[in-house]
Amino acid sequence: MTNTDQIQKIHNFDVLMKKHTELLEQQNTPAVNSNGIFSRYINPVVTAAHTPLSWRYDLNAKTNPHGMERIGINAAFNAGAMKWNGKYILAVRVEGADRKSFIAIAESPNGVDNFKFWETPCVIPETAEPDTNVYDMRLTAHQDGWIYGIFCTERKDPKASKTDTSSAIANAGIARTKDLLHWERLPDLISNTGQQRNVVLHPEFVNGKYALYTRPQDGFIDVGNGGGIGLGFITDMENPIVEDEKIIYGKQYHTIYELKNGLGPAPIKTEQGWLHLAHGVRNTAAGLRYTLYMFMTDLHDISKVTHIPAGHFMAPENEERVGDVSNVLFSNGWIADDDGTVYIYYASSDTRMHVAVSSVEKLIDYVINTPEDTYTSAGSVNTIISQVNRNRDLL
Ligand code: M1P
Repeated sequence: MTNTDQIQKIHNFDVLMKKHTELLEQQNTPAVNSNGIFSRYINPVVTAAHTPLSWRYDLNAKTNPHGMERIGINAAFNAGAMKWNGKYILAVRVEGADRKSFIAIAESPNGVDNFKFWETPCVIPETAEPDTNVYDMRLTAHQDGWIYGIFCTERKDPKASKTDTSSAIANAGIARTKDLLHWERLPDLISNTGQQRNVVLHPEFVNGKYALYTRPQDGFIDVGNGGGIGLGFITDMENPIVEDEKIIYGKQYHTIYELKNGLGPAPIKTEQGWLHLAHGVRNTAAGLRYTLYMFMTDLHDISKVTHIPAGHFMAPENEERVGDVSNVLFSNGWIADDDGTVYIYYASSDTRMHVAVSSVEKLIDYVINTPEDTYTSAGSVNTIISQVNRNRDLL
């Protein structure tokens, strides 16, 4: 008899496993109320409950006689995404009950359900200055042959006073891989600003350099004098100094990105230009509200924003509005499939992952033909009246 034969599984293992398998294998279907631009799917695609039982339970009845959960998982959200070996891959931000986030890969055969986590979370090597918390990885399959994972690395602010136990510094951590299993850590981003979050690598070289979308900010939460989506260039990813950083899409009064904004996933290349998905933040009496919006940049000059549909593309709805940080939609991953289908992976309220499905054709139409913001109520009324007038003969 081997050692393994003698080990008894916890008494509740079969029940736990049955429930877990049912959750993972639950089929997902599109919601009926599509706006013609995208269809949300009914079930969240990844939640804390999707994480493997072996991460959470000591399965040995001897050391866990009550069959208790030993390691709590709080949330699974803000996932990077890519198609890899025919599978739909999410690099999920998993947050433990201990408040630490880490990155873990979940894969699905069809992009809308059956997401299963790989056996263990990603081991991302550290730099000489250990990360306290890592999150929100953007995956970019770059022209240079590497897959880059750029994520936020957070550390305690060394300048914080003794009694200040919450001030932090955010920067972009950079790792690269060829197989999503083995990661090489590169130095953190070197930029001229106090803090960086929402940093995204453009998939192609621009004039022989790496192009990077940034989000410079003065404080950890407040962007201060910083803010806006920036574009900068890097000559050598092993010495990632940001050169010529310029804001290409700033925040603006009385918009959904009045307070701050940040790029979502790496842009999708189309014949008409680069499609971008971003988040915009505004303040309300109930706190910050995060919504998703889209824009397009010029195919040959990625610093030039060519189309800006007014308002949000997606905003939190129904259960999406509630979670650890309520009233938040955030996306850092989407997949454009070979047939033009686009899977938009978004998180709601810093708690769970969802998918909405559209197509490159529809997103181009949305970005090009949605009226732009006029920045006043009177302007919005005019925009509606123009459409009513054009519709009159059709009613
Ligand atoms: O809590 C909402 C989001 O807040 C931050 O985003 P931003 O830097 O744009 O404010 C991030 O911490 C993000 O992870 C989080 O979802």
